[in-house]
Amino acid sequence: MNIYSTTLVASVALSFTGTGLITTTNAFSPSPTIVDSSQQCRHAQLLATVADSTAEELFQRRLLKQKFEYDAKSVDGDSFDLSEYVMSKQPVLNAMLKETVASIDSPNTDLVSECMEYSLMAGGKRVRPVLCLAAAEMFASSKEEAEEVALPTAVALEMIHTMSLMHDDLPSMDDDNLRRGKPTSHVVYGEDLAILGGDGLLSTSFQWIAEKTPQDKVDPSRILDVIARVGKCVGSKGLVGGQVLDLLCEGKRGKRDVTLDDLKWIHTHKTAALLVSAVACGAILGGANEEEIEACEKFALNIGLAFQVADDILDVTATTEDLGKTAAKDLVADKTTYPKLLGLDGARAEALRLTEEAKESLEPFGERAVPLLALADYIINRKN
Ligand code: GRG
Repeated sequence: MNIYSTTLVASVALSFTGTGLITTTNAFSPSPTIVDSSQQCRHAQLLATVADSTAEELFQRRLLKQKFEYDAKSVDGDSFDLSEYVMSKQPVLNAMLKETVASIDSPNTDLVSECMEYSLMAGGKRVRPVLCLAAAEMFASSKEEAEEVALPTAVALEMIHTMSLMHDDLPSMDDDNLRRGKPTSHVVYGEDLAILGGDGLLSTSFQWIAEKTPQDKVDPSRILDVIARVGKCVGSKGLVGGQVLDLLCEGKRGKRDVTLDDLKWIHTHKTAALLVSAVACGAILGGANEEEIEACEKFALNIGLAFQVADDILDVTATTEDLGKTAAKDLVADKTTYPKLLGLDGARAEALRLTEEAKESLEPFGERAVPLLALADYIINRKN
């Protein structure tokens, strides 16, 4: 990070801490360099970069652990420790995420690289990549193998998710200045960089799946299937389509009534599509057959919708500090949400119904499905 942008980021962040919106101190220190050793195995190589973690990253990891420990308490009474499970995935995920945005042609690519890293490492919960890895584990021969085959896709999904947040926060879209507890990308880097940084993340995500999925472990036809599915879930039959209908339903091109069917269509595409991709692609990479992939898709569509119902509920029940983004935004904008159409209790009941239906789809997988089942419970019990 150069001196100009360090000062810029620090001053923007300071102006936010001044308003009490940000409770974290931030050490916007330089990115660690990626260990370059052809001798080390890939996993050890990735983990070695963790030793280089900045104070900010260590802080984020502690925060995430607390978040999962707290929220996972309300999940079943069984012995599976979701917090430990999620935390065990963080080092390798974060190391590869950083690798995806390393500046490749310094100094020319430094700024865009920094902009991408800023949002990527700002403290997301990593729900999509963890779902992807957990789905791969259900079918692969071991946890290690699941990680090896699914990590590039898991990382790609987080990159796509992050870029969708960067674009969603732009003034022409949802117009928000706070995300993951920090000033949004366009506030720090300007709209031009927020758009281009998002574009960079999106395109690199496909490159990553194609280049980094080990072809000696996964049949190339499966890798192609994954790329096609991820492409579909991003386009007009996915995030883009969902976002456009969302904007239309907000009345940006004329007032219109929004029905429960509209809301379901928006969230099936805007939110659930990426979760469906995460679980289905993890299953494909782990070696699942058609029937198993379909069961995974059914599970993920329901938890994807439940995720959005929970998000709508949190908009009215949680604080800005807990959410890391502006609370009550939908309420103030009088946006059509699940609580608005169903009432708060009705929305809670719907989230529970969707989660129960999701869990039924995984019954054939028995014990192997435990991490995904715990994630399903977490999704509707989370506080952020
Ligand atoms: C993908 C090409 C392309 C464009 C993006 C802007 C847009 C089109 C779509 C908007 C998608 C969007 C912002 C959906 C909301 C999904 C959602 C509920 C996000 C919150 O996810 P969390 O809680 O966030 O997992 P963290 O920060 O924890 O990762």
